[in-house]
Amino acid sequence: MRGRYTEGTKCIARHTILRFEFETNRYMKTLSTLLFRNRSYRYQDIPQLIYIITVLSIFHVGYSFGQPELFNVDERLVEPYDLPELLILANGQKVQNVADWEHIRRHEILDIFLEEVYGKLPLKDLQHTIEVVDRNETALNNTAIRQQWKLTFESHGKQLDIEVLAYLPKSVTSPPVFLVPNFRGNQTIINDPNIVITSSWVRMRKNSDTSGVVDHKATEASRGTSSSRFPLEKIIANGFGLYTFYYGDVDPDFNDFSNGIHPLFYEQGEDKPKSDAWGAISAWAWGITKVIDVIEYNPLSTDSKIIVMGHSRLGKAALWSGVIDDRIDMAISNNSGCMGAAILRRRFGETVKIINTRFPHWFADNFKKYNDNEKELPVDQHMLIALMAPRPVYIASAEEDRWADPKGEYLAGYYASPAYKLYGEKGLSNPEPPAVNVPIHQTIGYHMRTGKHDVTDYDWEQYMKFARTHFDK
Ligand code: GTR
Repeated sequence: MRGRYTEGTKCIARHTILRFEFETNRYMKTLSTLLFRNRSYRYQDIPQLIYIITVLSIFHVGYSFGQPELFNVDERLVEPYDLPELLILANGQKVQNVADWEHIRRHEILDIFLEEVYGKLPLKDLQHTIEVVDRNETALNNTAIRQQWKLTFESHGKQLDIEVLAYLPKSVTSPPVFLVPNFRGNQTIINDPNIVITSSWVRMRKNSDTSGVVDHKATEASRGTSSSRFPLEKIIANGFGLYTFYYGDVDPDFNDFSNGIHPLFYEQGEDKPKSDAWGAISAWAWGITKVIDVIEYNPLSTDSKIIVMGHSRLGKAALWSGVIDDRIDMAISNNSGCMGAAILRRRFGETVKIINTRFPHWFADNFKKYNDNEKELPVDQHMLIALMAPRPVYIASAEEDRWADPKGEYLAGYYASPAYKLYGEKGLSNPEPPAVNVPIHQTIGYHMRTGKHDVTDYDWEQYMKFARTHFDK
């Protein structure tokens, strides 16, 4: 205990020194740029110099204190932590078998994620209609059938439409399908003039937006701009289908609960979700489950295996959807990071406080209690992964994506493995992540590829191989 305490104190001390160094460097850089760029001074300039230095120092100290805590991306600075026990019941007894897990422990854990983290989804269902908007039998050089569907929900005098786009290989009956929500509209996944351009609000990139979005509306120029993340020809050639929808159709990604799906469920007098009710990530996961209704409704995929894959914030939603909907046969998290696959107690890269501050609408309001207070949360992300058991789950990291904590993403799979073991399934057995570009394909899959936060062909190759291994058994 004492050793651990001393280690923890050392870590905090190192962190503080690191922060001090960082702040001093930044201060010195600004100062030298201000004072010495293209300038020489004389004796009588001293008062002016003192004035500049004083103003800058006051400004800098104020600015530094106003900043959120610096995040840590140094493995040596990860403080020791205790994870909540996966297989100990709330009453202190041990989970002995699948029945204990399925009937007791799984519910205990799920309830905490629902109430304290992502927020409870509405219990009642909404009436909806599914309409075919387009069908083309000769898509992708006659290898695929392209279909577009419109899902419409109505309630409280409000309407919400989700546009769904599907490509299914012509050569396979009931192909396994990937369901992948997209970030900027269905028209971005391939340059095809027949695809409906989303009319929903679209997020703009911070700097110059080159992806064809003007004033938060997608234009013709946005067609195909995300195609590198959707290698459609390869997906079809490998005998898989693809379903996609724009996540902003379900809930536009900004802190406003008067739009998207939430208002369709408000009770009398409500204008935002209750403190234990769904934030945007639960809403996107709900959207995923509604698109599964379309997959099942479509005779071409009624009997298909369903693989949900999401990148980044949509990786968080993909994992969560796999937990709440057991029609999902496999869930894939691509670089999902904080509140996706990464162990939150490591506080490596993005932390609970940072994510709640930058994205106050993503989680239940209750989750804000855990800002800088992770140890009080009765769950961690290995438990989220475990809730998928015994269905296959894949966690993918990128070496340079330190913000998402690749090691923490691996460890969630590792610490979830005892739940898989209850079913005789193999998870991740080594406490250390594998080398870069050396995938592990057990019932839990993992890889850390070279490169940045993105979805690449390498990722897709692993996902298709992983799906084949499990579905061709
Ligand atoms: C980042 C956020 C991450 C991740 C990412 C994304 O700004 O901090 O949690 O979700 O966005 O979705 O692109």
